[in-house]
Amino acid sequence: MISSRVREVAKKIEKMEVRGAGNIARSAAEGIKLSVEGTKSRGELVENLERAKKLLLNARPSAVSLINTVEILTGDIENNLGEMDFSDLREIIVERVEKFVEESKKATQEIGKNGSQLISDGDTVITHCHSSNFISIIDSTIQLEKDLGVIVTETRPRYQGRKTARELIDRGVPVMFIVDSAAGYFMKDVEKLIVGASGIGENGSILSKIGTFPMACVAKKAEIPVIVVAETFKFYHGSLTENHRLIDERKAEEIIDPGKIPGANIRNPPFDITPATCVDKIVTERGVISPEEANEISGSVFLV
Ligand code: RUB
Repeated sequence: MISSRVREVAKKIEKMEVRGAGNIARSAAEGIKLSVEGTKSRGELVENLERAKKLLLNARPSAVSLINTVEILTGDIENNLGEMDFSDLREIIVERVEKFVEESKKATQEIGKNGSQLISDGDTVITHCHSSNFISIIDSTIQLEKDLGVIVTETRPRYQGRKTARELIDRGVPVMFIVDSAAGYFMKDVEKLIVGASGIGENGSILSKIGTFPMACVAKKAEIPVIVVAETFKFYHGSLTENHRLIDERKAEEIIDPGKIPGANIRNPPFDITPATCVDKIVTERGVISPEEANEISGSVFLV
């Protein structure tokens, strides 16, 4: 029997109580751990794992970080670990989860350090949505005693920009808060666009919060560097293109009560794809790369 705590983890991801690709990955890892803890036979372990994987993957089908985490933690169980003693196998999975969680947090810190090197004293940057990796860059920039200001978009329909604004203000960073559609208007006032990502394709395209694509296009036109920040476990084994199946649609009610505009076809994709041509740099825990170099990272194994 799969623990109700695994269901709880999946529910939290599904209801977006856990948000942001990195947090989603760490929660999914904890779900994997919960599913094997307390198992008493190899059969029970494998069955629980299969159920947990299904529950977790269905909780947020568009989360590349979740897909990759499940693969990293359990992908080789049938092949490489097939012969292993049951209790050793259980121990290995638990150890992997703990290492993954620890290393993924370290990755965010490294991204902060790497990204802060790209910020000059006095810069104003614009960001979209909420990204722990972006906040980590801000923390490292503050430690380096460089001044910066941030323009934050509210990020419709779920308003993750409010969280970003609050966290920046808590750190004493000057914040200008704008509606998403004002991003183009204010692009002339910034030195850099920096955003988090849900996934990076091996073609260097970026799966990120809806609205990132138009912001990156405007930045490109204004010759503002477009910088994307992501851990290597978000690199997708394949190309990401605009019709990718990973972009599922969310409920219309997130945008408006459909009764207010009867007859309208309300669409609510949560992510869009920014092509590699609109991206200048990708900051990872291993260093700063160009989008063309993404294929060298895709397919590599994180940690284990
Ligand atoms: C959050 C979002 C974030 C990325 C990166 O969307 O798109 O920018 O996931 O976040 P949602 P992080 O709120 O829909 O999950 O850098 O924290 O992994």
